[in-house]
Amino acid sequence: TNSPVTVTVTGAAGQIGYALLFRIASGQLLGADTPVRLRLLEIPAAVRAAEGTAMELDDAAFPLLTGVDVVDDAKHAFDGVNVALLVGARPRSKGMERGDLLEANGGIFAPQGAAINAGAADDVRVLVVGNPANTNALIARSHAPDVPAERFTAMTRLDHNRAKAQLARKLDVPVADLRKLAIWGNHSATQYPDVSHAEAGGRPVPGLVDQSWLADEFIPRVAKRGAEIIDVRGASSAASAASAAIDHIHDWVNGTPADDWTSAAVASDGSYGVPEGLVSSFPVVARGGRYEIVQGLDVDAFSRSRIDASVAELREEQEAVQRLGLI
Ligand code: NAX
Repeated sequence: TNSPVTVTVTGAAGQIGYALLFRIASGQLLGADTPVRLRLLEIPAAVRAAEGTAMELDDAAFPLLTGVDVVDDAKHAFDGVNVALLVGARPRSKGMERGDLLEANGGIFAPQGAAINAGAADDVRVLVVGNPANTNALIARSHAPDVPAERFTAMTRLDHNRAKAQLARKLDVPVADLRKLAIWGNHSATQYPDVSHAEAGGRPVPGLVDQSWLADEFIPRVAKRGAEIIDVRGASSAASAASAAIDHIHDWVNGTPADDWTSAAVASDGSYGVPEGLVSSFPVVARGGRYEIVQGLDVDAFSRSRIDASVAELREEQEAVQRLGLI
């Protein structure tokens, strides 16, 4: 058995938190040999609800769970943290402009980044789930100058998994037969779910689907799946988002399969013309505990224009938070 790992979940009383915490505590995040200490960060008004969740975590008697703390200050929450799951964010309310949304989230992610900088363990890994996830990760990272930039990531794994599910259904194959899908750009409606390198049971996917299905059905369906879930379920995606967060951290720590890759929003190194430093989604592999951008892929004209459009949106968000003094 390994020594306990400290995992901090923000927004712990929210609906994703509720689905996520039990999977972490059961060992699905880091494996059956790794005990976990949980820190639940909430705003004061939701601390009591988080304490209720902590009581339920006790009641599940998870053998790997060595402790649960509920806190309302970031400094406390991130002291010694190894894995930080930043789920809590300020949702867009009626009449709120994008600038207001970015500013409100800057007020959350700047101090959390600073607290991670001050107190996190040397091996800290940060996943931002709370929206706008890519730019929130950029804000947090810019307040953590002592933490390597590669440790700040944002979640597009849910989009990746959604794309896989849609493609599996279309081709009538098991999801396990699919390899090398990719999500590029922002976790927003501009994202580009890309099957141009994908394989189904070893066969190239582009030969199996037509371009009009890709452009008119697949891409918009994946990009707008969040809204579709809200419409049908009456609430936003929660367990699927938690599941994707588990996948993202699990693969980051344990590696991706040799013949496949996944998708994550990571600090760009300038690959594929994405400006260096932007937190943008790429096809990535995980090796030796690091996410690395898959290099050398051909990008056709269709893919190029889709990637550029989503990256342009990320640049606008970056410029907006720069103007607000948040980065
Ligand atoms: P909920 O509203 O159920 O929960 C959010 C929780 O965060 C609340 O309990 C709130 O009190 C808490 N919170 C707010 N500010 C906080 C702060 N400063 N510190 C600590 N906690 C704070 O939302 P939920 O459905 O759980 O979604 C959480 C976030 O995930 C949202 O921003 C949502 O947009 C985002 N999503 C991101 C996805 C992705 O793929 N990247 C997909 C799912 C989800 O939509």
